[in-house]
Amino acid sequence: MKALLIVDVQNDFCPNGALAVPGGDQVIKPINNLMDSFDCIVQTQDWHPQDHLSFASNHSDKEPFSTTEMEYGEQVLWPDHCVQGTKGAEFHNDLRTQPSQLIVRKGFRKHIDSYSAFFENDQETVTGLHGYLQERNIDELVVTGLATDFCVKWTVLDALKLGYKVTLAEDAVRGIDMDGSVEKAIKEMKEAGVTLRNSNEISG
Ligand code: VGL
Ligand code: ZN
Repeated sequence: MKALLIVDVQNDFCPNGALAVPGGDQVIKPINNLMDSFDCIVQTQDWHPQDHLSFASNHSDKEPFSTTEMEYGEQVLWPDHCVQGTKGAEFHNDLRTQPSQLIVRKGFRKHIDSYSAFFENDQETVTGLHGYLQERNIDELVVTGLATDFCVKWTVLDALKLGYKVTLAEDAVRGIDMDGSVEKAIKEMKEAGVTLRNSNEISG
């Protein structure tokens, strides 16, 4: 059984958002179309408290897009984004959300960022998504959304490690792209075993 996974299509990752992904809103049309052909649809929602330690503003003398050492390793520091309960954390208005059956929120623990839909950045704290998908007999995932080089990449790599067959809908993802990070992310995902397809070649 296949599921459609829609990663972080939230206002803050779309044009004019706090951490805007170039062309981020262009993923919406292909995602909305894909929804019609899937029985199992899951969305993720980046969902940070205002004092989250992935925000540069919560460190003294740190600029957004610099890095710091966290307990679990290197962490990029971001502009404040997807703060719980704000407009920026809401899904983009044009994204269909009614067909979604589960919304997984992530990044709500102050001390741990969470890019992947499965594991937080310490690589051990689980979100619960794997259990949900197992109970629904899902063994194949089509991954879409934002951002290719962060949350999408880590979601795809974890899904492959967990044994899912994973397809990336290449026209339904966009990246932040820091120093070639999108190209690097695509390479890493391919090496790990992802299949790249245009969304109009994907069926549920
Ligand atoms: C994301 C950076 C920080 C993402 C989330 O959705 O890719 N990137 N938080
Ligand atoms: Zn975030």
